[in-house]
Amino acid sequence: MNSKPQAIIFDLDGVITDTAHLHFLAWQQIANEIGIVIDEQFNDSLKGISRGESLQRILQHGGKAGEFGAEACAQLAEQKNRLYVHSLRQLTADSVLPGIRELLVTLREEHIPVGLASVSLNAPAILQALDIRAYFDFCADAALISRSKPDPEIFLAACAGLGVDPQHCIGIEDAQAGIDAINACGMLSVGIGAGLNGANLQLPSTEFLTWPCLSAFWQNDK
Ligand code: B16
Ligand code: MG
Repeated sequence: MNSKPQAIIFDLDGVITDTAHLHFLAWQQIANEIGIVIDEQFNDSLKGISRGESLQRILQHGGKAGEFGAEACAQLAEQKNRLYVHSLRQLTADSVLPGIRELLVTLREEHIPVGLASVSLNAPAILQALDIRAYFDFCADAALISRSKPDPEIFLAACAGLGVDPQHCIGIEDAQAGIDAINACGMLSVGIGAGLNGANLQLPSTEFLTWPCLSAFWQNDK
C-alpha cells in the first residue's frame, strides 16, 4: 500500500475559485439576446461542460436547437467568451476559495504532485490571475480534449502529463459530471458541496479540504 497518493488532480471552477457565477452571467446575457431564459439552477447543469456543448444545452433548453447553424453557434460562443473573459478581470489572489491556497502549499511540502483537469480554455489565465500557477506541476490542455466531462479524458490527460497511474490518484470536483469523470478513470473522487452522487468522499465546502483529511481518506480506502 502506498501511504500517499501519486498525485492530486483539481477541477478549477467551483473547487479553486468560483467562476460558475461569471459563466452564468455571460451565458444569461447571450441567452437573453436570443430569447431564452436561464437561471442559476439550469446553470448547474453546465458545470464541467465545454463552451460549445454548453451553448447546445442552452439552445435545447430554449427549444431552439435547430435554429442556429455552425457559424452562428461559433459566433454566439465567441461573444459569450468575450463577456466572460472581461468579467475575469475582477479575479485577484483573494478569489481563491477558502483553504485551497493552504492545501496547495502543504502538498508542495509533502512532495505530492498536483495537476489541473479543467475543460476551460481560460484555465491558464485564471491560475495566473489567482497567482497560484506555480503550485501546479501539470495542467491538462483543454484545447487538446475532444470530450468534456463526464468523459474521463481531461483527468486521464492530467495523469498522463504527470506520469502517474489514475488508480493511485485523488480527483477533486464540485460538479456531478466531474465526479462521474473521476470515477470513470478509477481515481478516488472527492466531491465538494451538496447534491453530488457517487463521490468516494463528500465534503460540504473547500474549507474542509485539508491534507490531514485527504491523507486519512487515502489511507482508509487503499
Ligand atoms: P471556457 P471546469 C468548465 O470548467 C466550466 O465548469 C464550464 O461551465 C465551462 O463551460 C467550461 O469550463 C469551458 O470554459 O468557456 O472558459 O473554455 O469545471 O472544467 O474547470
Ligand atoms: Mg467545477
